[in-house]
Amino acid sequence: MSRFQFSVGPWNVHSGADSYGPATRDEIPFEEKVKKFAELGFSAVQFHDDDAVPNINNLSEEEIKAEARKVKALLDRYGLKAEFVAPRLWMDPHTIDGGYMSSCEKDREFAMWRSYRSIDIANELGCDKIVLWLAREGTLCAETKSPVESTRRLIEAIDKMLDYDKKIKILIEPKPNEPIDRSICGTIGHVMGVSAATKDPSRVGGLLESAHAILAGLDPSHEIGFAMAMGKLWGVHLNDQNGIKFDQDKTFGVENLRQAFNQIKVLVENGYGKNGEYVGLDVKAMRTTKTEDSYKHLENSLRIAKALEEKAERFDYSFQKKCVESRDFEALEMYVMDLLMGLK
Ligand code: 3MF
Ligand code: MG
Ligand code: MG
Repeated sequence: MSRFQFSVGPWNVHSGADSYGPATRDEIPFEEKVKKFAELGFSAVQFHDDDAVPNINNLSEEEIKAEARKVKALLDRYGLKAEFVAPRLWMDPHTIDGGYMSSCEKDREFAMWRSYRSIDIANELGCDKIVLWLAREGTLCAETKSPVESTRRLIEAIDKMLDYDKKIKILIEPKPNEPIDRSICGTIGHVMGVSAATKDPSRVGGLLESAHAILAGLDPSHEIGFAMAMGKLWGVHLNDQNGIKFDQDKTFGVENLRQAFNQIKVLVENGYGKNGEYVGLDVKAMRTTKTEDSYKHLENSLRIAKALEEKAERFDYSFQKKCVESRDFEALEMYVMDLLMGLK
């Protein structure tokens, strides 16, 4: 039995194609995904605003809330909670050059409108978290924006969300690049800085995605640890990434098993989940995966996370202490390798 409660977003199960190839896998209806998530043992579902309310731009505020209530009823039917709602600003033509940091005032207003609607949807779904993946909040051409003004615009936008709803928590999900070239808020350290600059830092924290840390050339377990030391790790997106190249969202642990182990270990050691936080997955199927295997990467990620949790529990802290005191790091490293290879 895992100590963790796991969550997943509907976008983790997706029709397949890359930019250069033919389509593989069919689109699966939303309710079928939700049913399967419950069967696989997930406790909660993560949402983009338009996962919950498709066609959001063309509905009134009341219509949006009514649609969200239908989704809540569906989740209840399968015994699942909602973890968070994230405004999907990056897919909209209004926010092609950023939302909160766009150079166009109308587009900034649109980004706020979608953020307020995301908060409304979260309230209807019974969750208190908004996730801001700041996908296009940066530059493709560096001279288009002032990094100072852009950072201030982000803080201002978050302040407005905090004013709009006095209970909502804002989780920034940092990523250093992709789809833009240079982000303004690329790592958990940036997130902590932005949090401190808002009008209510106690309601602004972070969600760390393994692959995003790897893309920044950082160790995800240290990013997790840094946020936990500040009491501000309120979500994770476990996945994996083979080096600094295109965004891969691989099955958790398949590329960097030792780093994956250390992510689970730091979560276990510091009581992640005790305040109701979920261990979220953000994984994609391989481009070659067939329709009948549409959930395999989720099953495999859960299996690996749970196996690593069991290894973290067995971690021999007295041996570690001995090695550290005698500065025998070679022995400690080999012990970790043996543990991961199943020899300990
Ligand atoms: C991109 C991501 C996103 C976010 C999601 C929720 C599509 O690299 O990680 O997944 O996690 O939009 O914030
Ligand atoms: Mg990602
Ligand atoms: Mg993510």
